[in-house]
Amino acid sequence: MTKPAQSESAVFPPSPEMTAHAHVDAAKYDAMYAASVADPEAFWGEHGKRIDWIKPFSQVRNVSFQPGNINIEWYGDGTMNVAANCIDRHLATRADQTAIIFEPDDPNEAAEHISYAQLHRRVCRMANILETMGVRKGDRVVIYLPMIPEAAYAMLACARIGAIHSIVFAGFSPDALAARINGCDAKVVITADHAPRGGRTSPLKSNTDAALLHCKESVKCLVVKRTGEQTTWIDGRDHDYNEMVLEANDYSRPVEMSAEDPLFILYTSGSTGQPKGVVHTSGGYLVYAAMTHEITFDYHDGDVFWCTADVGWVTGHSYIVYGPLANGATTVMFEGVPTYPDASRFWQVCEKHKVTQFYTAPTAIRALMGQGKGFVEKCDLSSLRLLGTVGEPINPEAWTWYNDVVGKGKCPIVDTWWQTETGGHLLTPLPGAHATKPGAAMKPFFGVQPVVLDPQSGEEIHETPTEGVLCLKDSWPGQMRTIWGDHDRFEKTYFSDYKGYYFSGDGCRRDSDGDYWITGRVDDVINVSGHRMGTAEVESALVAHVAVAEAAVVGYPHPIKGQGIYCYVTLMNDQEPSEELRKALRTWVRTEIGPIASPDVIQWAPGLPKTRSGKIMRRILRKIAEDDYGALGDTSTLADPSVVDELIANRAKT
Ligand code: 6R9
Repeated sequence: MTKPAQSESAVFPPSPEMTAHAHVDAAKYDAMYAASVADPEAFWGEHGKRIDWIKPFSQVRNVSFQPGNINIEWYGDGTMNVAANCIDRHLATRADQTAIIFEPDDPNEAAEHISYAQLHRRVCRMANILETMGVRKGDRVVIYLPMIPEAAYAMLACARIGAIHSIVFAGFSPDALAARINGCDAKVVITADHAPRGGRTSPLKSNTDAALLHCKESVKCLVVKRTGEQTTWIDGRDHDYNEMVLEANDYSRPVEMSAEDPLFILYTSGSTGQPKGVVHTSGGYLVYAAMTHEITFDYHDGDVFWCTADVGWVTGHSYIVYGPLANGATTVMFEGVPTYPDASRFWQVCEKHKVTQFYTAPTAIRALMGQGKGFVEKCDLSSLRLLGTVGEPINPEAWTWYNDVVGKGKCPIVDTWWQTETGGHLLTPLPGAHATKPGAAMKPFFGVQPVVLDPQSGEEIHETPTEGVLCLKDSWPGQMRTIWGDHDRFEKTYFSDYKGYYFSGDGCRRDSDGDYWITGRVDDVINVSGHRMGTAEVESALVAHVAVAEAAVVGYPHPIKGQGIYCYVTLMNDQEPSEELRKALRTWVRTEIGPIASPDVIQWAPGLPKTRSGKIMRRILRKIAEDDYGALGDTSTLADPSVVDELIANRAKT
């Protein structure tokens, strides 16, 4: 039974086939969820056994959300190795099974099937290369690679020897890369000559060269050959992976790690200018990534799972590499983009590799929807059993297109809400247990206790339906542990606005059935094509330009990207606004941060609306960018209310 998706009352119950096949049906969900919150120790003690431990844990959790004493530990006295869990333990039963299917950017280049046995050898070799370069347990390694198998080898090689990786998305600029290398004091950066994407290539090695000019001289560089195009070379600093791999030993012993030893750092945007180094540790993260991968996506042996994210984002960490491989799954790694060579690429890859679960972002769905359904219909998508989305709220129109055109009304859509900080899914429907609603993230995963707080009083709202800020009442094993080098900032960012809770930064609504709908960020973070961006980061890039005196950046609704970047720029007195300068500022931001931060709109603002104490009133700027002047609210506290009229009169077209 399907009801029209346009109304919020549209409800799509799970199909009987899905319910019969799934790991978890409605009755099992209810029982397991109740158990998970009634006795988290017992529940997670049991599920902690889904990975192999060298020394089994005796303590399940040690958690405090109390201000002044924020502490999160899971399986703290257990020891294990993440790479051994993702590879070695599968060798007895799955040595010849494909672990990774690599689909290159160019569809004419052959796809590669990497078995678990091959993965083992390649990861061991990479681990030995890193050791030769001086990397030891606890050292940091920055990975700046395209979506090629070597990115997964590098992650797992670090995990094998106990090094902490920090992946920097290959779309980031040299400056952003340098900040991340310095931020964690990395010993080695792993890059490639060039990164092919969408038929073009970007010069990763020369970006790395530029970044390393701002880093300690001791930082070494390991270069993977991808396109074979020439790059500059500094002897002693640069190391040739393709040469070293020929000599490298095929075996490396996995290092015994404590469950709470860091596995990776991943920088993400917050509401202040400086991105935060989110720290995830080993045991709890892996348990949680593996369990959510298996249950949310209803993964079974023989399935082919494809998450289209980049490994530079947390989604790629948890659902291309760690979750699937911990489960002995077959995971697809795609180097390209959805629209190259044309808008049927995703669907051709699904057909070619007989993908069973497909997981992507709403922005990609909206872009492909705009190209028409012909691109989908020419492909055989009969292998698909489940669809997923992540990264931003999905509008009902895109949801309906995904459901009808891609899923043919037969594939449940799991709309998974989570964050870099959460390690894995927190809210999502489970395909065999729950109905879905277009645009709703629906239900908490096991052990997850969402609460809706009144943003003013900070009190929990128990009534339903309701709306407020989304917090979590208790920990789950995949939760981030700290911000690299700044535990105070960790406490301040996530645990101080609402005492005793983890504050997600998102707003949400709970409907009359008790289901959750994410309404978007309540802080100064915007979501552009599913990428998180702090408006403050774009502002500080803009004001770093000589022509700019002041800048304020807000998001506005964008039909494909979800949100676009709207910049109000006040120029220095001696500067004249011009199209040329607008272009120069755009290029400037792209170089300072990366193409994903490219401003969509730059409006010249001779003045910005400020309170008498000098605070920019972003609420007003957001309304102008949204073209919604009716709701400007009270402007009487502004130092100079006339700037608002001027900004409205000169509002840029969006
Ligand atoms: C996994 C990931 C996190 C922010 C999050 C929220 C938004 C993610 C969503 C969603 C609505 C969903 N978000 N999933 N909003 N529905 N299913 O995206 O991590 O890059 O850290 O972004 O993305 O605003 O707070 P990250």
